[in-house]
Amino acid sequence: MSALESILKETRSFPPSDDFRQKAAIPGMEAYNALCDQANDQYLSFWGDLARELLTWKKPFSRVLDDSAAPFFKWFDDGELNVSYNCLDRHLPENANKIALIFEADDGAVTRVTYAELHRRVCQFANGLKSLDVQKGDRVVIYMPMVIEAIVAMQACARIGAIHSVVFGGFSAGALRDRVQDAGARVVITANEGLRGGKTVPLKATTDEAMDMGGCESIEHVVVYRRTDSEPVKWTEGRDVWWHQLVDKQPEQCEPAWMNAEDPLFILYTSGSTGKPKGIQHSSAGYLLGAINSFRWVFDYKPNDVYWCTADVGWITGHSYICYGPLGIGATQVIFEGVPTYPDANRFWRMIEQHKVSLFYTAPTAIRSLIKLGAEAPKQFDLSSLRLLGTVGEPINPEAWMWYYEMVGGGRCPIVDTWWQTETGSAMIAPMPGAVPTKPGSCTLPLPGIMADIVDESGAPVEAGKGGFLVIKKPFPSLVRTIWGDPDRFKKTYFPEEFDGKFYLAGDSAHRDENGYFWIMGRIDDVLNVSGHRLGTMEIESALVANPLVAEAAVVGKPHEIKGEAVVAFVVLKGPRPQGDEARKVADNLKQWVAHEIGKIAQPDEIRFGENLPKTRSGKIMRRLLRSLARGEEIVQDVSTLENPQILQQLQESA
Ligand code: 6R9
Repeated sequence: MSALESILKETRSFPPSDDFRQKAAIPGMEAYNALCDQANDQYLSFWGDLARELLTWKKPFSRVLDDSAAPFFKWFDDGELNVSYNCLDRHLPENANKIALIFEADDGAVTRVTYAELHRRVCQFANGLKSLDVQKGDRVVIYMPMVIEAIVAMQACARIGAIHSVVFGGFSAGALRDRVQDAGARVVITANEGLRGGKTVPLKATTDEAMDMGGCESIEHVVVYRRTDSEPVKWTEGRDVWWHQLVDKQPEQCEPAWMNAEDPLFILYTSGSTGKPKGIQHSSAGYLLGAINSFRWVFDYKPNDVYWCTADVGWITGHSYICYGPLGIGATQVIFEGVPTYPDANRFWRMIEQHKVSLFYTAPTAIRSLIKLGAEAPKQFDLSSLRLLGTVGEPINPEAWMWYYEMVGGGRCPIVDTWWQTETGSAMIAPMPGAVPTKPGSCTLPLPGIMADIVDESGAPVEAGKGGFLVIKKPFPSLVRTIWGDPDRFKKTYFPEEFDGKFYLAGDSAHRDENGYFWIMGRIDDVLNVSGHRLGTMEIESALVANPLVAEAAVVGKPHEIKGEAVVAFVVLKGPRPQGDEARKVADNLKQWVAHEIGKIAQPDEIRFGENLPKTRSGKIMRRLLRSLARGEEIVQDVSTLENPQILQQLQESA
């Protein structure tokens, strides 16, 4: 049975245990419905009250929402606050000695950092950035491994009002250059090397490569954290600064910069339908409110929880559910430098046991790969500290869900399948774990205050069981404010005219079942979801055609057992179509080329060569056909409009 079929047939339902429900913040469906009603009836005061309750303001706001320039919404916009103050300082009077971070390094070494210590480190680094003349509103790119200092760097930017843009450490020099250039960043913060799975990642060397590519002229300084003791890195005098020298002798206090609620907190690049990644710009107050509020609701957070999210800070999950939500509420969390399979596939289970993790949040792709490596493995560990499990990034197939529920959660932990996006900033659709019964494969029901719906092309709601576009019908505080430097693209992409510019269009298709539960079906645009990472097909195509051998390329996705989706590239070379060993050799080279151009996550799984691509008479590439070919399906579509139907046969073989 295919993943889609099994989702369509899923009928199992798991209500929370009485014990879980009774202790929960939202204890039962009545409480959940009451909150939804409150949000429906009094939308603005619902959010206004939460903003007053959950955030500490320097200057209170007088207005909740300004929609006069819709879809450029402003929330709490005459209020002032500082995000790092909200994540650190305000916890100190009562919780200075509470552990904020339990850092487990790739090699297993554990470092614990209290809130007081984290505050001190953030202040010192913030002062260090100031000594480099980093000012409010300046952009700072963070290209770091998953270490404590990555969080210190983000929080330090927030403290002085600099806008950070974290670039995932697995991205290539070219991808880093593009992001630095688009953001016009003045500083890059990196490490000499990263460590993952026992291997080093040459972050500084890649940064140097990016700096030398042209386009990074805005960069004045590269701050380098020394993560490993290996050989000295190449050094550019005047530009490069060691982290430890920068913070040395800096005062341990740093007055936070008081920011307007709407001042940008960060930009995070994500893939869309075109070749150029979009700089998703988030606000300070609305974003933080979304992160904190959803964190406490979705994870039913309690002060003595030990929370662990396995994401990297290079993705939105690492922003909202490592750096901002948990710290904003004062939680204790594990952060992990390594990979789930090193030194062996028991790493997660061993860490849960060792750190007595109670809330665990990971991606379906990690779950699927661990099932494959040892379906019985969790049994060897004491996982009784767990009380809730979460997933994010892609749909989870019911089989993997059931395994997670039984093997990891011992049948007692609710699973929160959280649907959201870089653009939404915080979880949108996810079960309130003390209330909403879960169903394997469904992200269930929206959070109170989130007006999610599924509509057809005309914007009318579709009936239960029918697929349609997932939209959010009212703006909410943590929604993307704009695309950095491209407000037109923001408007066109997310508030299209088809819906009178009124609904936020998520870019996913979905359907609801008879209980109103949401089931996400996939993207409606040319975005692939490979191991929970968003990749634009156009981005990969641009990388391929940048290779001197390649004339033309088209990229599609096909289902993959572990990754969810795999990348298949159809390529036309400038020279003759290669065959046999030659084809395999060229394919390998092109795979490496893409890894070098974008990053290993974008590397095609499969490359097929043709003398041409299937095109309509007007020259449009027929991607539908390529998708069928990639999946090995019989072509049932009408091919009579094709300019060159004979090409299909050629493209059936992979290299
Ligand atoms: C948080 C994050 C967003 C896209 C989104 C959707 C897919 C995320 C999902 C899910 C089904 C879930 N997605 N969570 N699909 N169920 N629980 O992943 O952000 O990297 O921007 O990706 O991921 O397609 O549109 P981002």
